[in-house]
Amino acid sequence: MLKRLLITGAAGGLGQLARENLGDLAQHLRLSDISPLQATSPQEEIMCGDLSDAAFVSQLVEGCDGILHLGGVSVENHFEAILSANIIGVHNLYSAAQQHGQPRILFASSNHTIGFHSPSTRLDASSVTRPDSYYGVSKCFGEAVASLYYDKLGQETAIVRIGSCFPEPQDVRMLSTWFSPDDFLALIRRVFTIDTLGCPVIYGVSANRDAWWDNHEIDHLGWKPKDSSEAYRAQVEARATAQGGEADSQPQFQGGAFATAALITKS
Ligand code: NAI
Ligand code: 15L
Repeated sequence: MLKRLLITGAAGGLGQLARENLGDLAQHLRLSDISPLQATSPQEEIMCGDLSDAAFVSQLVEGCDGILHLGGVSVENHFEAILSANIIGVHNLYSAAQQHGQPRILFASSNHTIGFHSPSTRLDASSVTRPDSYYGVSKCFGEAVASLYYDKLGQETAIVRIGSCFPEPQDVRMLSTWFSPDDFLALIRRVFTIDTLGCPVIYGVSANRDAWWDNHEIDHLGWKPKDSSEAYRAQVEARATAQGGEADSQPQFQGGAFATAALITKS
């Protein structure tokens, strides 16, 4: 059991999921976000602040032996909005981890690191990145920092390229990209309990019939997704048809609308 698991982004969708379900993984949960949080049990410690503040992040990481790094800007924006949390913030986190005993990290990367690949292309952990947005670029930066800190310093990280982690797939694209909350929770548990982790790239995706990503390179971790988007196919396709679309229409790019939207520039 971990002594203290830090969860960044604890006020967000996945942060709340983790907070509510991972109490048995650590004696203490240290919850952090830029938004306010309230402790709901003696197990929870609250430390709110901005990931771009290096002194704050150093205090945040001190005393933790695991970090679930979910905090940051989670959708596309102009570069300046992405820069502080997702680039400076990630660097602060790795620098703090180095100061405080190298707690194992799960870095919430994204499918938008590879979003400009076509749905007809099957990807694995060795495929080249093709970010579809400034957001995707920032996640490529985070992956690169994780890799650098592993190769140079031995800092362990699970780089998880999350697909679409929501209670249910919301559209036809998500029949390929859906990552069930239960599968994500099982992966988090595995990452923080396995003896040796290294720095693997893991596609955060359920066992969907039409998945685009192949996780064969992480078989040794002993984690396999159990859920599948097939259970939702009929309702997703019916909704697509009702909205005037085609039930089986694939997006042009794996990243969907992130890839086809115009780049946002600061006005
Ligand atoms: P979310 O947007 O609900 O949560 C992110 C949290 O980070 C928010 O509560 C926000 O207040 C906090 N945050 C933003 N800037 C911050 C800063 N400067 N300092 C401290 N905290 C800050 O996002 P969600 O869906 O919970 O995702 C969690 C992580 O997983 C994100 O890093 C996201 O990029 C990644 N991810 C999520 C996917 C999904 O399907 N939900 C898919 C791919 C990646
Ligand atoms: C992400 O990276 C986002 O954080 C999430 O809100 C979804 O847009 C997800 O990707 C997706 O591609 O469905």
